[in-house]
Amino acid sequence: MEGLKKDVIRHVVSSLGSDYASKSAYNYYNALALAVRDRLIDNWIKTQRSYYDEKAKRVYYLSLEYLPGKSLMNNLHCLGIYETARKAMSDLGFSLEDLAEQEWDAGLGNGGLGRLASCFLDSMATLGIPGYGYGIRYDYGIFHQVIEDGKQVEQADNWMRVGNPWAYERGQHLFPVRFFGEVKNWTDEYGRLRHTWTAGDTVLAMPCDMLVPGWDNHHVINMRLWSARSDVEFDLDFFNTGNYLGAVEEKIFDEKISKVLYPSDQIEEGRELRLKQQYFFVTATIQDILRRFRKKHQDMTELPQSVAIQLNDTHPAIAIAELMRILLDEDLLDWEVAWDICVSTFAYTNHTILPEALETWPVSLLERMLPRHMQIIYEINARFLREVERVARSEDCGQLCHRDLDHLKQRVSLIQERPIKSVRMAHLAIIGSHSVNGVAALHTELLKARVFDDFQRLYPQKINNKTNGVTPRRWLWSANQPLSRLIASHIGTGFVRNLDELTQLEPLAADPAFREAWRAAKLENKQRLQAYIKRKLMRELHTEHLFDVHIKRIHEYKRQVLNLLHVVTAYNRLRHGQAADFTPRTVFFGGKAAPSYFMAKRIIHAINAVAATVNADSRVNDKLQVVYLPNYCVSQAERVIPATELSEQISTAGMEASGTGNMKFALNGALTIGTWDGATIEMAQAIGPELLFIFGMREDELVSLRQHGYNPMLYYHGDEELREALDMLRSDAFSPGQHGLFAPLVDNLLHGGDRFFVLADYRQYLGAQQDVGRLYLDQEEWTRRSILNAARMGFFSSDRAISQYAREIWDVAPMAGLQNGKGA
Ligand code: GLS
Repeated sequence: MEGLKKDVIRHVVSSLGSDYASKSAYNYYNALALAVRDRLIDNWIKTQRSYYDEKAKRVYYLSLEYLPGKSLMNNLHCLGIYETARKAMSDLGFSLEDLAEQEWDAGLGNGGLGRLASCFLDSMATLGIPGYGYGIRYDYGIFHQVIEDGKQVEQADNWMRVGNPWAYERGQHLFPVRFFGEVKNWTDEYGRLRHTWTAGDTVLAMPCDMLVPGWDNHHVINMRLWSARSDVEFDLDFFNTGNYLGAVEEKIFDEKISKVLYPSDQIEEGRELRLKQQYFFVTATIQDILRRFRKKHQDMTELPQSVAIQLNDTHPAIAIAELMRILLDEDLLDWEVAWDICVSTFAYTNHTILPEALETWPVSLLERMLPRHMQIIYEINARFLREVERVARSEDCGQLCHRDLDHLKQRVSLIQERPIKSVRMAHLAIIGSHSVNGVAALHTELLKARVFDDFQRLYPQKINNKTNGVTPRRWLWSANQPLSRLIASHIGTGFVRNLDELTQLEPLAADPAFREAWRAAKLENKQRLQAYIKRKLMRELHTEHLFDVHIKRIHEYKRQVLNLLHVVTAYNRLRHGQAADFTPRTVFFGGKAAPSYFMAKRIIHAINAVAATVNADSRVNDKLQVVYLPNYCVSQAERVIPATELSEQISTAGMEASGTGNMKFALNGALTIGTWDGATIEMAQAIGPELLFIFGMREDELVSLRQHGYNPMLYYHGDEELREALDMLRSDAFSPGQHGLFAPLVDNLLHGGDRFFVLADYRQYLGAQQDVGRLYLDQEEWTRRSILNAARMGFFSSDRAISQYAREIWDVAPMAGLQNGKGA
């Protein structure tokens, strides 16, 4: 401890240039972070060296998004120095919790997809898998959300303003990134046509490394994020011509590339700058991968034995064309050889079946920005369509029927003709990869049967499932110390590394003393949340209420509106004196809406309007409260999830690819009210469906309802409570003086076809909520179920998910000596 204290003081003085006697929390946080980073860097160097010495096969995880959140506490726990740090900082006059608050969340992602990437890096580090995360170091992460007059207002997330003590910026290792320009043809000595791309513009990519430690194993992996730097200062001519200001303007223009994260989750933006971001990050990453590979290899055909590249959604899919370009134009390989290398190296994860999320890029844009890549894509397509034709005409074409060949070719082509001629990035990713995986069993089945059914017939082995998982280090051990300590006192700490060990809790569910201790841990977390809400929102929570939580991005398919209709109905019953047996509850909502997503923003407004009415009504507010948590982010989730008793997972069946919040809640002992969707299905199967509150129509039932003609008006007319709730929303009951404010929401349900079947599931949802309320009154039974829920969550560790990727997709093994605990 004395050593850590000394290091902290030394950093306050020599790294931060401050007086250690002026006790600034900001300085002491930064100094502590630097002292922790010092303890990581040796292991990071040793880890990297061991990969090199052992010629380990490396895994590269390419993702446009990461959501690491805060690093301090997690890193202290991983290093096993949390207690030491707590005491050291207390000796220096600080509470560690307060210091940790100084850190800004690294919010370089929108939601589940980015957070999954961060959980996966944590698991690679813990399992000893030679992995690297690659992404973009956005200057501005996901916007900071404030709620003003009930509405979302976006503020810039200038997270870099105060520096980032965790990152190493490596300004000496810059990689060129080229755009535009033209392609020249030439003929090689064997008479083959060759191509050279001479680019118009060049930007530089600078690596910023963030260290990701494993759990208690000395293994530290790298998350390398690229930041755009202009090449203008290297272009002395430019300055010498006297156009100084022009040069500076160009510099600013270039550096725009990594300025800001696109703040939309599952809505494709189609903007030129976004494509630039994708290519910028992909080419820098591929150059870096090949640089490392070429240190030990000359023969490019060995690449798939040494390198596995996982594409996190289609966002980095242009990597396939980029690797082809390098192999063809720089290494001068033949097409077939290059293509085999590509397909064997890449694998693609699909994260959604929502059509509005499937990326396409206009051919005209690609032709201009990346002319050589567009040529390559055309060639991939031509060869692929010939192959389709061959398979379709072959004897064993199964269900493929060559009479339908033209239609089949149109459906699977990389190019879509309408509404404008564009490249389908998902098709490029499928064709250019040896593995395509979905992220939960149902999602993968839907990929095979609906979205990519033609590809499933063409490549029956390619599509596979890897159900998502979450890291128990952050989402149980670090976020929920009261519960973790209780668990550890009964079954030891092995569960942090091997989550299956939680099953040892099962017999304890029958022990009244253990149940009481379990409830005490939950209460402690609820009180902590209560104190936080008081500080931040100046609201007093009732900790004896059931804490019912719906936090995630705001999206119509996630059906926050269904929850809101339940709240309004509960409000009406209480007002009308029809709810004598109502179990008091506080309903929490939280989540960001894409700034351009009108309906999602209106939903936030409606939630806040209902909250204001309900909370101000003294007839009901001792029994029902509604809280909107502004600026939902990773660190807020870490506070809220441990305090949650009821987890809302109520998406339209078939639409939530997996969900990962659902896993975090159950792991922390919340019971789930949910639909038969995403990974919630597998959770119900692992836990026992009777221990969750499952309701609503299933995916196949919705398909048939849609086919037979779904008429939401029937539900409206047939259900008095539903009608009352909708009429109130449409009138100005919650928006005095602003008649019709929420009419678009209601009209969308009644006259817009209710695409997400809110009305169809309303009555069943109400029934399930009633079951919840009733069970909560029996605290012994509630707690028993809560314990069993957590005990059966072992499968949903990201360690299990990553082990499956490693074995079944990447063909990589953990580094020797790291599989079972500590490394050398
Ligand atoms: C998402 C899905 O919507 C989630 O269901 C899934 O859990 C997550 C990680 O696989 O990916 N897809 C997406 O574009 N954003 C997501 O959160």
